[in-house]
Amino acid sequence: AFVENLLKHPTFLNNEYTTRFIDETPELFQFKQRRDRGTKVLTYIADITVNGHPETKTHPRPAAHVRDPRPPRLRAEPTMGTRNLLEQKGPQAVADWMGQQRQLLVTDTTMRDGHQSLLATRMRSHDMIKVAPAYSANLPQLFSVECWGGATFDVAYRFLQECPWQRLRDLRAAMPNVMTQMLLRGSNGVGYTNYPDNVVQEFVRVAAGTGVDVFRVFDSLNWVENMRVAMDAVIDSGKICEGAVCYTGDILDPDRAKYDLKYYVKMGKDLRDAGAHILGLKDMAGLLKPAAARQLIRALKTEVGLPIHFHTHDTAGVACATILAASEAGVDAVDCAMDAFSGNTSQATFGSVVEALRHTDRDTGFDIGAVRDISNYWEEVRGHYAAFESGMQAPSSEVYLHEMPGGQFTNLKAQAASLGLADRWPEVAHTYADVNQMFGDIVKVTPSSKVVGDMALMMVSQGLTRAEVEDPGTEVSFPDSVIDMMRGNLGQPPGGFPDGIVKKVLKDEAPNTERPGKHLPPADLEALRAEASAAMDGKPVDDEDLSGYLMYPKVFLDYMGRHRTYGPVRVLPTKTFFYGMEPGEEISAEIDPGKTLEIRLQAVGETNEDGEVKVFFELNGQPRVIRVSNRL
Ligand code: BTN
Ligand code: 3PY
Ligand code: ZN
Repeated sequence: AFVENLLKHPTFLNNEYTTRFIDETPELFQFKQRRDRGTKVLTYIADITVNGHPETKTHPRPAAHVRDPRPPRLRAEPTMGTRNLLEQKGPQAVADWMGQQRQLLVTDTTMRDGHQSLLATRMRSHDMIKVAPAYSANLPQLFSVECWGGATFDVAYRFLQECPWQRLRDLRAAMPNVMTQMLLRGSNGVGYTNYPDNVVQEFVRVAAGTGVDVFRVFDSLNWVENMRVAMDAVIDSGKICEGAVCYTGDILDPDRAKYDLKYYVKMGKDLRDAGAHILGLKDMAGLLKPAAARQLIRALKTEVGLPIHFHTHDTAGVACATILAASEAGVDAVDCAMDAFSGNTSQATFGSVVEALRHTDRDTGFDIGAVRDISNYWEEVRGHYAAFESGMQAPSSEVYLHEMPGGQFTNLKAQAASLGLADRWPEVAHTYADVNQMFGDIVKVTPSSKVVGDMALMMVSQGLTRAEVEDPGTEVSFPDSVIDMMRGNLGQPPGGFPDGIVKKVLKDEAPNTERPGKHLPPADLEALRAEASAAMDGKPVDDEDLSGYLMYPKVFLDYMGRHRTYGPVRVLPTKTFFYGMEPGEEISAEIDPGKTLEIRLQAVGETNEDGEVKVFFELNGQPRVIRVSNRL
């Protein structure tokens, strides 16, 4: 293995090596370490057992009765689903088929927006992959499973120490008959900033290849110009392009005339003309009211002519009512989360929508027993993530005031609390609404929602009112994200940003009002691949890793560095990942298909004078001692 490593090493291949090369190149000796993933995983368990996990140790623990989630039995052999149609006949055939269905089609969002909205996106692949065969066998009539994109990409690398691409590949393999769906932030990819066009194109190409079937593409200011690159890339990949209109305001309210019925119909037509196969209606905050849904869906159906896929949030507690109204008005597909991951800032309740439509002309046809089985599994899973619960106890009509997207609401509340503003939340909510008006009444969804949130927190913590911020005579130091948005780096909202606020933020600097990607030079992908590789001692960088690096260079490299130390910790049960093990406890972890690590924690020693602890394991029956430093 050493000689093999040596012969493959780029320095060796380039004939640049000296005799010191071997001494100076420790990765040549990694063959041993590399093979020993067991030791790495034990090191992780030992570290967490001794020191606790940085994200959970000061948070509520799972209840004592929470047990290992057990996936439901498979009720039948998987039958043909939407994915088979896509594979056989292509994206337009799926769109045509959608339009011909009488039953309301349903997407399950549990594995993406459900946990993004309720558990700060912390659900691990392990808990998803175990239940995926049950989706395939027991719910083959799903329109799609939303399981990728949005915040999940970043969080997987950054906090869960796992590769998002591997998650996608595994889910794709376990559900071969059902379409996977992702949320793509247009030119912002799965990040918070505009990327060069070729980065977005490359990301879409790789995601389509690894396993995304439906791309819901949106822009955080509803600027269709800024969606074209991503939409074209999806269309070129042969997958389904769901171009999404983000819903804000209230079409029933004459005082919010900026976003009226005409506005949405026009944007729907623009997306159709840009090549969307399906029109997404993305109500990220849950603002669409039932009566408004009736009007809006009817208008979009008749005037745009594309099948419509409706996404909403249950923050105010009326998502199910709005879905039923949309269903009556002829919407083709809707998003729901499995019961145990539904409600509040998440989606409407899957089983409730299924039952509400039972014996009507839009009966979804799902076996409610199969839905319950899967939801029961998710309930057990959720119990393990007690540390990430937001504490939101009830629906909140306050969302009609601030219009925060589902994923942001609880997050901003926690952020406000960490700044000592917990008891001033109503003020934060009001200020958020004021900032929205000050910015010209914009769509608020990642990343524009973050900008509004940053500004609101800054104003409340510094005691600034909207009038003071707008007053040319008051000196205000704006958050970087606000400066960036006013420069035009997220693109333009309808009608542009108000001149007054742009001048106040940018002073004499002129904003760019053209598409940000137009001015970003293309990324030199091969140079960046080499750069990433060099940062990892010459480790080869495949297209998936490169796309991870392009989105999040530092997050990706930090992840890879931890991977080198701790190995494939994604295979550990969630309880072990977040809490380590108890003496006497045994777990098994499938490290490769058919290759299982049987791990028993025997004992944890005392901390010696160097601050080290010996942790005693049995690994597949062999004793192993791991030393870790006690950092407590
Ligand atoms: C994280 O980075 O917060 C999550 C991944 C786990 C990193 C491991 S946990 C054990 C060790 N201690 C730390 O603080 N980070 C690593
Ligand atoms: C995201 O961009 O992550 C969203 O969920 C927007 O609603
Ligand atoms: Zn959402």
